[in-house]
Amino acid sequence: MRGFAETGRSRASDPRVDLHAAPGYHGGVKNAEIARLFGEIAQLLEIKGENVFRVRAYERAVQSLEGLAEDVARVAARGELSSIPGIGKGLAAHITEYLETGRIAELEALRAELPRGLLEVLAVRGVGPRTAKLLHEHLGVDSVERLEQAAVSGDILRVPGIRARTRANILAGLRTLRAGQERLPLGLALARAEEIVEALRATGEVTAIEVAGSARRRRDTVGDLDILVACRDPGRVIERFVGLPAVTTVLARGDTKASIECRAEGRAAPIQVDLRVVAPGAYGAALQYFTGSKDHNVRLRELAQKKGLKISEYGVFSERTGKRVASATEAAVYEAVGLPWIPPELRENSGEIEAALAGRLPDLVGAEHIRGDLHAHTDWSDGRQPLERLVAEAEARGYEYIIVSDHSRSSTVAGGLTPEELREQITRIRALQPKHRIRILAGSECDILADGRMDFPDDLLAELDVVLAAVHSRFRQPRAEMTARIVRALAHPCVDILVHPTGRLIGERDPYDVDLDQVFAAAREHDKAVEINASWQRLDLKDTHARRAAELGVRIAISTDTHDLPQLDGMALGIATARRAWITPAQVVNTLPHKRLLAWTRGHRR
Ligand code: DGT
Ligand code: CA
Ligand code: CA
Repeated sequence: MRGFAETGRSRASDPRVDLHAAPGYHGGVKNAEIARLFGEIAQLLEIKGENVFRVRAYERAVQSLEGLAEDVARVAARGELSSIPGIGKGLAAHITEYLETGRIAELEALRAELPRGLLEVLAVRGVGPRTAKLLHEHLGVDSVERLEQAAVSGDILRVPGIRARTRANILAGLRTLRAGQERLPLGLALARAEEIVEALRATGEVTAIEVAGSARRRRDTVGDLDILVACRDPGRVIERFVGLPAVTTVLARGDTKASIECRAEGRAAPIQVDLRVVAPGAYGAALQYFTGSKDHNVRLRELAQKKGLKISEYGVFSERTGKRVASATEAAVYEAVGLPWIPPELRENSGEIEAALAGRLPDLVGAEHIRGDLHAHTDWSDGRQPLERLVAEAEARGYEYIIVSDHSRSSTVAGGLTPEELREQITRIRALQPKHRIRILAGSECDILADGRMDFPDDLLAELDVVLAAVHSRFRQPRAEMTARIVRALAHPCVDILVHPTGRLIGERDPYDVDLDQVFAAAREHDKAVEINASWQRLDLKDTHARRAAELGVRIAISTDTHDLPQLDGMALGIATARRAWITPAQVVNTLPHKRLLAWTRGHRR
């Protein structure tokens, strides 16, 4: 699997800004780095109670750098930094200083002046610089721990200007932060796992190697990584493993197993990786065992017992004779207990054993069924690549169709299109079509306004091939309002797909409060689809919700929400999530041939 490493974890400097506007999607690496440092300066200045105009100047510079298409180092080389909007003399000097020395003296002075922990406090969603300043002044809050104490005990409410609502938001932010630290998003975990697998393969000792555990089952977050190797000389593999450059701590090291902690990109806390080395003849049994889940394995052991068999990480054995009856392959292990091989994504003891016994395992959707991507952005809004490049890349991947679905006007931070711009884009798309085999679908990721109306007029939406509807604002509406808002959008005759239906960002933002059963009922009634958004930050709908939707007969779209071409690879994570949801090709709209897909969307508009 390719491409997980290419999307760096990036966090918008302003928590209200949608993730896609975050650094990393635009311009060079330096642009994002400097934008982040300027953002930090702005926050520290604000905590210090500095002049608001100075603070704003840094904030404007952050936006400007994030939106800059060219590498800032190149602009500096030409001596044209001051031509960048929002970059005056002083800020230009900071940029030059950073490019030359790797530091910004003003920032280091600020960091020395304020307690370090205050920055961690700012990383808690719900705490802005103003709140941090108040908490610091009144309660001496200078760390996440102190913040938690004050929030849990209610002391925080004694601070002027902090109300119950703020406290609730801070408590939620703390929970999200902690959850994000405990488990790593699958996309990042797989990227790290791939690197380790490649390094171990390069020893030349390995006859088989695979990531096991929750990562193989493609759970949306991973507690630790489990890597399984078959080889004849474990010593060299283990030596290589504990010596990997990313290792921070060797937790354990034995003859056939080892555990390390290593850095995970985009996260302060390290991730644990467990390695197991087995003989090639026992690989299947070990892979089955270490893939889990634990609950799935418990059920398997019960089935084995009923047949007079014992199952362990070493194989399936006869209770009576002690003889090993299966171990080389997973299929052999399952066969020995009377089951067909079960796809790893289903191994959660959530009905798969019963289905396997009854011969009713679903024929899961796979990459080979997907005919196109139904959610992708271009530089007309906040995507990185021009329309033409998106289309060419999708065609090169062998897709039958690709949608162009830029943001609508209300998503200002994401560069949403005005109706005039969208009309112009549609014209461009139609003009581009004759040059391509791939079908280019004109679409929009159109905002659902707070009251459930759509962000574009009906006649314009009617011109599009496919309309995606999305919530990008007012995330904190009460449940009934949010539900009614989305249900109203689904009833709109031009809307085809509800995208990222719960708005969650894994480890960063909770889903909004919405009654999904009502949403699914509306989608079913109007024959609309709900999306499994494959971007690793989202995976939204998540597995259990997607399974519920599909069971209720709602159509599913699996799409990448690509903002940068390598993100087209994200489809694999979306498919994995769909597989965890027991979804078959027939339930997925982007397995439909182009004509049938359009017949479906046109059917809504009649
Ligand atoms: P995680 O790491 O929390 O995301 O979840 P897993 O599933 O990767 O769990 P982990 O790393 O503790 O263990 C890896 C696999 O090893 C697990 O899925 C099943 C197997 N395993 C671990 N402990 C036990 C156990 O006590 N009994 C059985 N049957 N299997 C176990
Ligand atoms: Ca694990
Ligand atoms: Ca483990």
